[in-house]
Amino acid sequence: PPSSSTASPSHRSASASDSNAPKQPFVIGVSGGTASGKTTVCDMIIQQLHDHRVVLVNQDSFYRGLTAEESKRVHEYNFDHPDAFDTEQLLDCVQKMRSGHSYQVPIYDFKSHRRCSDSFRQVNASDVIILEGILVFHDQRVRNLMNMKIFVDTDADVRLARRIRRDTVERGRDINSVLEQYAKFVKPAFDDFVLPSKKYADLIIPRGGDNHVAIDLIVQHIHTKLGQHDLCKIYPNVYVIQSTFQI
Ligand code: UZR
Ligand code: MG
Repeated sequence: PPSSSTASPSHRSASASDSNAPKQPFVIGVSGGTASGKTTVCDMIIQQLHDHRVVLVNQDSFYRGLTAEESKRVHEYNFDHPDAFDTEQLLDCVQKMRSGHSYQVPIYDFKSHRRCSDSFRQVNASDVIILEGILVFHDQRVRNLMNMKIFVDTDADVRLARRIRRDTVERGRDINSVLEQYAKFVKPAFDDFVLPSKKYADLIIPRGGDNHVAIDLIVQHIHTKLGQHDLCKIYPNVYVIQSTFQI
């Protein structure tokens, strides 16, 4: 057979219908400003991909814990700056998961601004990995691991209104501190880091979770890609081998 020399035993076991076939997960990055509807978009994608194993990894999990000194002046801490995240660890996580491994994702507590030192969230190997966060397109190395990049583009006034509601209702903050933090850190960091990363997106979704047409199209595309992706990219010769060998 013409391509037998390229087939190692592990390659030969791969087939489009073989559930043991080596697969590389499909990695989707979802970015956008605070309260743009990123999580809603991710949840809707996950719901519609029910026949696949999908995991959501939030960049928030990779916030560095604040030191005692930083905690004393939490109002001066910029949670919207790229340096607030442990990007090396995020990169390690995406690299490992992309190679089909599970990962112990840290757990970050928004109240104490600390990491739980003794517990992790075990994220298992999956078909689709969704990486969500305000700055997931910031680092080129992380960006390069993504098969699809989505930017959720929601007007700033809508985002601020949602952010106020979320922080006061869900996080027990008072409105003045929310507005102060927004003006001092959230908006400038959006202009300096988040918005410039929009140019790396493959898709820009206006109106976030309200945009059902966009979400349907994205899900259709992922279905198509998952059908081809696992074999064509990793083992371009496999289909030839399959058609000439009886395994
Ligand atoms: P999303 N954030 C906090 O408010 N407290 C923390 O301990 C860690 C993060 C906020 C952060 C950012 N900033 O705007 C937001 N501030 O979480 C990102 N200020 O979350 O993408 O869900 O809006
Ligand atoms: Mg969110």
